[in-house]
Amino acid sequence: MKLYYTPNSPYARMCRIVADQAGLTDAIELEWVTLRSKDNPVISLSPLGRVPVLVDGDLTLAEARHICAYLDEKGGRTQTVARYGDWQAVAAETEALAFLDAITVWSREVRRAKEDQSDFLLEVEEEQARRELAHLNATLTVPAGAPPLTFRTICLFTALGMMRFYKLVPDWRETYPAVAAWSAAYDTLPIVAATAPSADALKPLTR
Ligand SMILES: N[C@@H](CCC(=O)N[C@@H](CS)C(=O)NCC(=O)O)C(=O)O
Repeated sequence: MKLYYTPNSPYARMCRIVADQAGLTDAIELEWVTLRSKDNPVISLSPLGRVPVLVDGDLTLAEARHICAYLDEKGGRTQTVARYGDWQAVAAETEALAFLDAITVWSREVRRAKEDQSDFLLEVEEEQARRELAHLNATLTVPAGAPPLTFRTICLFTALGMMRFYKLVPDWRETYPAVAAWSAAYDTLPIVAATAPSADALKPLTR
């Protein structure tokens, strides 16, 4: 199997974490691509050229949630993605994914040249993110034992990782202490540390 990715893509990060949990790390070749470049090999597989994309034989699969579900099935030892039928879990997962989407849009905007940034968009994304952070702060509790790695929790700490990396909410630890405590429980996991966004992998945002 081959997973096309960029090191700082949160969606690809989720797939890499689930692959690790599923025991498939050695079965997956990772190919780091350059987004928005004509040479991006993903374009020939999927016209939008987005990552992550997983190729396994004649299957080309996009969308992190589908890839993670596929890896769960392929590895046969995890169930990170909620099953259709378990609608409460699907609903919780969807909210976490929407939070990640909001953080991703926001982080992409702050990477643009200052004069190109939209104040409107920055404001909307911050409002959305802070509403979710307040909700999480009121509901998350630090796991008693090993923190569970489900698609929802992976989404949440990945979104928080992006938020921290791009310094989107500088006061997040003080304003949302329960979120900070919850997130700290995940930071120590080796696969979480190994896949964290890095300044070395940051490329300029090109059109
Ligand atoms: N809904 C998609 C989102 C994937 C996505 O937005 N990927 C970004 C990287 S984080 C991308 O490839 N963007 C293309 C671009 O920036 O040109 C998923 O869940 O996989």
